[in-house]
Amino acid sequence: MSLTKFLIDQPQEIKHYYQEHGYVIVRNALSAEKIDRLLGQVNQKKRDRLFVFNSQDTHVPTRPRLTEAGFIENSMLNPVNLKLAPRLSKMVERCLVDETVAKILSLLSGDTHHVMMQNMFFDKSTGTIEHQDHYYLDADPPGRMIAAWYALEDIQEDAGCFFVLPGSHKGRVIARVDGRSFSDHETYRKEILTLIDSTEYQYKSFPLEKGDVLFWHPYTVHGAYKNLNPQHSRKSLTAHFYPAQLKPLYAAKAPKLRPSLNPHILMTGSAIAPYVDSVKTYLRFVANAVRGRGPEMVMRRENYEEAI
Ligand SMILES: O=C(O)CCC(=O)C(=O)O
Ligand SMILES: [Fe+2]
Repeated sequence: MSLTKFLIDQPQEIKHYYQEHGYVIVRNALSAEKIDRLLGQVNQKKRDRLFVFNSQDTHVPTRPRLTEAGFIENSMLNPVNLKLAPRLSKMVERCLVDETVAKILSLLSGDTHHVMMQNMFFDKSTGTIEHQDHYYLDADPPGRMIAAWYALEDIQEDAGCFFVLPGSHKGRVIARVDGRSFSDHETYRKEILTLIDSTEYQYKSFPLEKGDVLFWHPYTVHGAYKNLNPQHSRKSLTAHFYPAQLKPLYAAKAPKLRPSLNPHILMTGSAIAPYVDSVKTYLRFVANAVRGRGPEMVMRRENYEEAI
């Protein structure tokens, strides 16, 4: 299956494709040098017994659990904040706020600066359930956030590809009932599946190449397939940005911002926030171990399969 990809010197085509389909792929956006240095750090940390990160797929602090092939089972939420692993967090940041990515964000939003509100790292697919990001986070006014998916290796079809439902950004949007909590998450998960069933939307899978970056709209339905081949990792980063002139949706007050390695991109949280976050993650890890607490707000499709 062929994928339509653009180069950075095709600005009008990129913008038009994004508006029409709710996503767009830019080829060779991220250099192999940046990616390889990041993956070198990941390789060191995955066998470090003291390394703890916030798991994105289960929403609890976790130590790396490796698969037989040596891939980290859980995805990381906000790896850029891992200040107790400073080299790793710096290499993550270099990739996330890359110059080409910043240029494309500006092209798509019309703003010169953006704020990165969330990021994730995947060594392996966690089989993310279908969703529109708008339920979890967006800009205010909504629909203006832009998300990016960075391929850190050539992604194989059976690795659990990221997918989108093209054109779904123009259809119905399901919102969070209570802007402050995720208490209706289970209802939401089912409503998205009902929405998909009631439309003609098609799933489009993305076996991207190393260095490709895919941008998508907060109303576009997307997710990821489960891994079907334990020998294939799915090394990738994702990040969510809003134009700096706007505010984040759902936030009670405007967040503190700090600079990043790219002057055109800011990050949410004060300069010390990621240090505090790292220490809190450790303390929560220990507390959960003592209390025997398990996963929360699980994003893995395998978790729901028996219920279907
Ligand atoms: O790559 C994935 O599995 C899902 C990522 C995602 O949904 C996101 O970053 O918003
Ligand atoms: Fe998402």
